[in-house]
Amino acid sequence: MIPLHLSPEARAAQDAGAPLVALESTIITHGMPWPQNVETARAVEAEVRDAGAVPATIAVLDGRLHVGLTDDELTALARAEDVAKLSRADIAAALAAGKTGATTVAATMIAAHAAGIAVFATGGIGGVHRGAETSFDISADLRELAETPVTVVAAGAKAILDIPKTLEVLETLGVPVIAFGQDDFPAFWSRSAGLPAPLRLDSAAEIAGAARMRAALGLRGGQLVANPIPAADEIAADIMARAIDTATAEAAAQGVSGKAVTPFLLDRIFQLTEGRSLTANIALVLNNARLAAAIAADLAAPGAGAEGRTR
Ligand code: PSU
Ligand code: MN
Repeated sequence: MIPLHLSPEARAAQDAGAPLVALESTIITHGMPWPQNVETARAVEAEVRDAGAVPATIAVLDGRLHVGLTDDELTALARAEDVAKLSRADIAAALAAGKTGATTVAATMIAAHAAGIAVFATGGIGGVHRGAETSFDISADLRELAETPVTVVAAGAKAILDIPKTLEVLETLGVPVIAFGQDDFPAFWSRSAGLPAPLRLDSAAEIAGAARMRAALGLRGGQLVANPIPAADEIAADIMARAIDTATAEAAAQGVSGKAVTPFLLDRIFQLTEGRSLTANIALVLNNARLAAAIAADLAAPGAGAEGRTR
């Protein structure tokens, strides 16, 4: 038995067949500083509700897999220090031992699927790190997208990653990478990574339709929807490049490895850009929450909404 614990709101949505959107918790504990982390988590949940779906933030609390958190649970998690970061490799051990931890994209996909949730919104996914040819640092998020049938809405991949290699690995794994409303693959803080995305779709209904068709074909795995940051919130790639280069060099010099790499880089980039990176990060997560809600609505009631077009 999976020690699943649905929040009352998530349980009611599930019983009514209402659309649900999963949200991850590593972005809260390891991706943003306090108190912006909890403020953003609340704002993202509100955005999902405004767009007509029900949010379910996912985390492991005292050995239970929580799908939907109360505000007290969310606040405690956001405040806590040294929270474990749980991915595919460690979520089962943490649950079995009664521990607490935040879920990455990979672990959140596993939990969402276990709870029957097909759509998940976040900021950025993990991927192939720069220098992976020597470090072998490739996020378990990529394999998860190939295994678990959840549509993940992100703003592309951060330039802390090697974006061309990340796209190559996703292609090898047979993961659909869908740019929303444009041809280019977006690069988190900027709307274009300067290279085309493998697929382009222009409405939430089409993205939901593609997910349904994958299921009909019996194809395992999910979809990655790459939703560009709103133009008003974009930071030009060359402005970010210096902070990323500095942070990456520091990580190498300090021998940061394994699951510490991504949080280390995110924190240093926040400091080096004096918080500018965070403002953009918050805007793009909200934008992704809206699109994910529209996709979930279409999956719950195909063709019902004109909300499919979010802009
Ligand atoms: N990228 C971001 N923000 C994040 C993360 C990645 O721009 O918060 C988090 C996500 O939870 C993601 C995880 O699943 O880091 C990837 O970690 P790793 O590279 O160790 O797999
Ligand atoms: Mn890694």
